[in-house]
Amino acid sequence: MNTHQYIELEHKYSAHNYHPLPVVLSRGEGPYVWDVEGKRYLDFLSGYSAVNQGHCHPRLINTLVEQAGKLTLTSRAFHSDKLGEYAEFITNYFGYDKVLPMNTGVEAVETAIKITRKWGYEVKGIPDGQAKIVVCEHNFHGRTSTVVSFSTDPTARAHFGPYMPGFITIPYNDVSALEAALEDSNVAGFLVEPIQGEAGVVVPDEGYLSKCKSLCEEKRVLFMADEIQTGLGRTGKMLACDHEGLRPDVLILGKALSGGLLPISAVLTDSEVMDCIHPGEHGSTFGGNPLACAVAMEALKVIREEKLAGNAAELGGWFREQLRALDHPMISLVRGKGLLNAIVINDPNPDAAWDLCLRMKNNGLLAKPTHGDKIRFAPPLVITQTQVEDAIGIINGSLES
Ligand code: IF1
Repeated sequence: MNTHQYIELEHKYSAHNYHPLPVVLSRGEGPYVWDVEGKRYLDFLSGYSAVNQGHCHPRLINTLVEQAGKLTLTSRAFHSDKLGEYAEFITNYFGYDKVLPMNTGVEAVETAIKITRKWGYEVKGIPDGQAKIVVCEHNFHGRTSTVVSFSTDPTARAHFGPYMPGFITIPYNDVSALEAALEDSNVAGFLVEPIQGEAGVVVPDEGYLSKCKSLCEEKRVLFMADEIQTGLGRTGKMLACDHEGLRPDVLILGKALSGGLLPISAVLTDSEVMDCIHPGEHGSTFGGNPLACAVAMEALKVIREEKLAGNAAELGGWFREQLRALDHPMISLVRGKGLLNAIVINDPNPDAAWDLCLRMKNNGLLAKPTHGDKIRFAPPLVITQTQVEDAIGIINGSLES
């Protein structure tokens, strides 16, 4: 079959819940993917930041295959030889007392919401059923009914009601708005993305996160960092919160925790919070499965040993510099941190960003618009300077065309 036939088949039998670029991929290696016609592309989306380690990293594939031949799932009804080892490894890696292992990113966000509420009732003393969690406008934390309840994006939220109560929405990057919201003594947590990915890579002012953390400490509110997309080296530090030396009370990870091999997510907190959860009060069939534990340990080792955060910091800065140097009239803004970047397209044609992505695809680079006029550029963190130079050439050539 050719590209068109694959797309037809998918369209016929699969829900139309996405509008993908017209390319059908069949192979990935490092920063590259190949389509079914054998054409090679630089992947500048990285599975939405899930393949920071590069596609099909050999160390991760080997770990997956080896563990898959031994034991993949026990459920938590029994212990496995991997969960304790993994829990010790990841809690030491990030400096927390405990981890609650889940699968998808949104499951980790839901888990963080549940344990923050429970902490609110049982430790902070909020009246039962009254806990509130503060969130930001233009947030993206996943697609479950509870999480879209506090989305401000009509596309993600409309006609999925009735909505979950207990969330207060404030403007992003506005410390005084948080200060006002925290006057409510029933607030248990503040859930925030250190950089707003889906909103088009919106980087808050220097110091914003630290000031929010201080306000949360003053009011005994848990600072919950959703680092599912910004974590694991993507922004040039292991965690985006590290840019401000900030330690979240609740750390939420996903995506690249598995290097893109399978869904693995996690919530890390200290014992005061995590010990609010008792046997039978939360769980998941695949959460903490031995296959995921083995892969996640190796994925974290690869990030550290291959110095992917440092590479992202160095090449990300250079990438933004080169994009700005193009000084192209169609690019009204270049923003980002590390290798999480985006350009804002300045063109009267509402399809300009999409058209540019089609041209970049034809020239060998895959990226996709987010919210109309922004294009996110987020390659695997294993990318080299030469490959970034190639990417700049493709972007410039596509703009010129
Ligand atoms: C889609 C992008 C969106 C996330 C943050 C939680 C989750 C995500 C900060 C949920 C997931 C993915 C989901 C995908 C598009 C993509 C995305 F910014 F990464 F591009 F939508 F914002 N927190 N982000 O970014 O994790 O349950 O998906 O594992 O749903 O369209 P998940």
